Amino acid sequence: MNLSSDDFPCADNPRYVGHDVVGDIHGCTGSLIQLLGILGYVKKGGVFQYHNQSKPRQLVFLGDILDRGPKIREAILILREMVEAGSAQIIMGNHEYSALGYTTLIPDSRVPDGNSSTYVRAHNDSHTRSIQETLDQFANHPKDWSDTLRWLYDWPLVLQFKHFRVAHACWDSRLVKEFSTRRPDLTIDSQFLIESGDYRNFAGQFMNRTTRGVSLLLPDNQSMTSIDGYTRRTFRVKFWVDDAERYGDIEFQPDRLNPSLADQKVSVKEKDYLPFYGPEQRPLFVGHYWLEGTPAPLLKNIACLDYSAVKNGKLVAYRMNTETHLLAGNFVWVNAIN
Ligand SMILES: [Mn+2]
Repeated sequence: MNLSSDDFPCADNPRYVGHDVVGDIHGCTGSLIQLLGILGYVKKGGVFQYHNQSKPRQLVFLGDILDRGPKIREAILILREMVEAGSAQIIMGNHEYSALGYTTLIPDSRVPDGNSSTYVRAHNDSHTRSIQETLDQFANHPKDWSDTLRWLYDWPLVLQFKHFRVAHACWDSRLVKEFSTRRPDLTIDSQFLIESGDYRNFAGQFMNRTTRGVSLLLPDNQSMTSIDGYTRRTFRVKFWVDDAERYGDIEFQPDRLNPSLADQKVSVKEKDYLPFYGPEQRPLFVGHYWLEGTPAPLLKNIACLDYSAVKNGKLVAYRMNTETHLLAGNFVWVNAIN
């Protein structure tokens, strides 16, 4: 990658005249193939490439290819061929980050009885449930699985292009800047992965915030049970609100806060903790948030492209050219056919 004017690695390859950014696939390979067709990508030499090779466009995938859906391995194989041929780039989502953590032992974590080694991501019921579909679908393809796990280390966590940026869930400028200094190719290695198991250090904060977004603790030890059955003691918030007054101004998740929580004031300490992506920054695309309804920008410079394909929603793309103000007419989608 080249350095752009602000010393940040630039992801543009001048060969491509524009980009098509695609949201969370989660094994919905049928929908992926349909969407690629609508966007004008056709198979050449076995690899999807833009049909007009005199004005080629490049795909950018926002991560969360793994888990949940019916054809996870097939999606990985298709994307890998595209990335290797240069017709696509891809960043890591929380499900890829989780897969690496789930399969990586913490060194020297073996206790004296010799049989309770610890993984970076603990093998508890909820973590196992989340990755089970992927493990099942790769069970008869162990080489594909080990190749995939190795390949995930090549996926950057964020990318900055001349006209836009991508991150799976959040772009926190301070953390991204430090990450690019420590890891100039914007990928992680196993050492960084292991460090990230501790949320108190930089690696943990960066990985968690970038791939899972920003959350606040519910007050007074309260918890919420989400639609998909997980109990949470935190709620997910917007990272583009400056000086938020109340929880209701920043909540950003399918399960709404109850009215008394929504009315609760954001504390000074919480305000300090929240990042802010300002309106003057270049357009940012994220996935991750299980949106529903008709795809549209969240703000003039932020769009989420995750419209819950794997829950029979939509698989969504945005046709990005050089605009600084995102356009509702540039969203393209298919109704998911799992
Ligand atoms: Mn996600």
